[in-house]
Amino acid sequence: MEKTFSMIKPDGIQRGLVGEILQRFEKKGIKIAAMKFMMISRELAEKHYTAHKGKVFYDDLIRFITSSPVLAMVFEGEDVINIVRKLAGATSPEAALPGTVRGDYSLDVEYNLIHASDSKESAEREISLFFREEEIINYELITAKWVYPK
Ligand code: IDP
Repeated sequence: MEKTFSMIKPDGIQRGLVGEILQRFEKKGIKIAAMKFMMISRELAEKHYTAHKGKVFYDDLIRFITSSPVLAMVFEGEDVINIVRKLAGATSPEAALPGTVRGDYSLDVEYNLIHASDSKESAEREISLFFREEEIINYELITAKWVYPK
């Protein structure tokens, strides 16, 4: 089983889309391993988006992500890094397909509602930026045998 980091961004919280977004992951059968409703400090934002430092949209992105609360999450499941990326949808609004969170609810390349780690390395790095080890809950999900029959 793999873990990934995801986050409902400030626009998702402000637009009242938390339930709508979470329901997609729950219904898919993905396990929630951790969740934290929080404000992101400038320091944490800079660490999280370090790969984008120097890009034209960087300052705006830091301002956006620290402007209002977010819901930080760890999901667990088979191939969950790829699957959560797919359910989130492409970064730009014209590429984000219907059926994805971004394709269904976002019209902007920056205000795109959700973050999802893009690789195993990013997932590990991002999970440890947002959560202490004891905040990630190890438990058995009763539906697991119906979601993963083999
Ligand atoms: P991702 O979130 O789909 O993985 P990244 O390229 O890692 O996309 O970019 C991180 C975040 O930075 C995006 O989700 C979006 O909020 C913002 N962003 C990316 N590209 C642009 C842009 O061209 N203009 C403004 N914001 C952008």
